[in-house]
Amino acid sequence: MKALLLIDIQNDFCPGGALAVPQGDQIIPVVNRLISHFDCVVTTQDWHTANHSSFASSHDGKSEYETVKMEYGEQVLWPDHCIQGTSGADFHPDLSTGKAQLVIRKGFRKTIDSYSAFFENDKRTATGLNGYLQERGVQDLYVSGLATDFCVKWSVLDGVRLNYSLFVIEDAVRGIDLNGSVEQAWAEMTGSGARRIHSDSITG
Ligand code: VGL
Ligand code: ZN
Repeated sequence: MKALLLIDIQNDFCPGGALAVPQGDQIIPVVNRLISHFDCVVTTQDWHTANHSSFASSHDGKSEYETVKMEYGEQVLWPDHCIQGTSGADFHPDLSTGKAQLVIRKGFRKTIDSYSAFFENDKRTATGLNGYLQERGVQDLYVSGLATDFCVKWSVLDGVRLNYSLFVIEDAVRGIDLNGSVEQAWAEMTGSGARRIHSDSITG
C-alpha cells in the first residue's frame, strides 16, 4: 500500500504568509492532481503555540534565522508562523484537503519544535504517524509539500530510517533555502536511499 504525504501546505508557508517559501503555492495544482491517484492521503499541519520557543520573538536579542542551542540540539529561529487557530495555520484554500484521512499536527508543545512528520526535534517523541501507517499497511511513501530543506527533509530521513520506501516528488516540493540548504537537503535525501521523482511518473 502506498500513501501520499502532504507536508505543511499552509498559508504561512505560501507567498504572502509569515514564513513564505518562494513559489510555495505553485505546488498546489501538482499536489491536487496527485491526490486523485492515492487511496491513502495524510497531511501535516505546523501548529505552534503563541510565543513558541522556535520563534525569534521569544528570544531577547535574537534575530530571525539565527540559531540557538536548545536541550535537544540546534534550533533555527523563525518568524512567528502557523499559530494555532490563526488563518496563517490554515491549509491553503486551493489545496484539495477533502481526501486527507489523517491530519498530524506538530510543533504544538511550546518548548520543542517538530519538523518531521514522525518525531519532534528531539528525534524521540513520536507524533503517532508511524503507528498509523503501520496499522494501515503502508510501505511506500510519496512526499510533497513545504519546505524541502526542513519539514520535508526531516520527514523523509525519518521515513527511510523507519524502513519505508520514500519517493520525493521534485515538482511537488519547494524550499526556504538558507545558505544552500535546498541542495544539501536533496543530497541528504537521495544519499539516504530516498528516490527523487517527477509527478509525471505517477499515473493510474
Ligand atoms: C517549517 C520551519 C519552521 C517547514 C516549519 O514546514 O518546513 N519550517 N516550521
Ligand atoms: Zn514551524
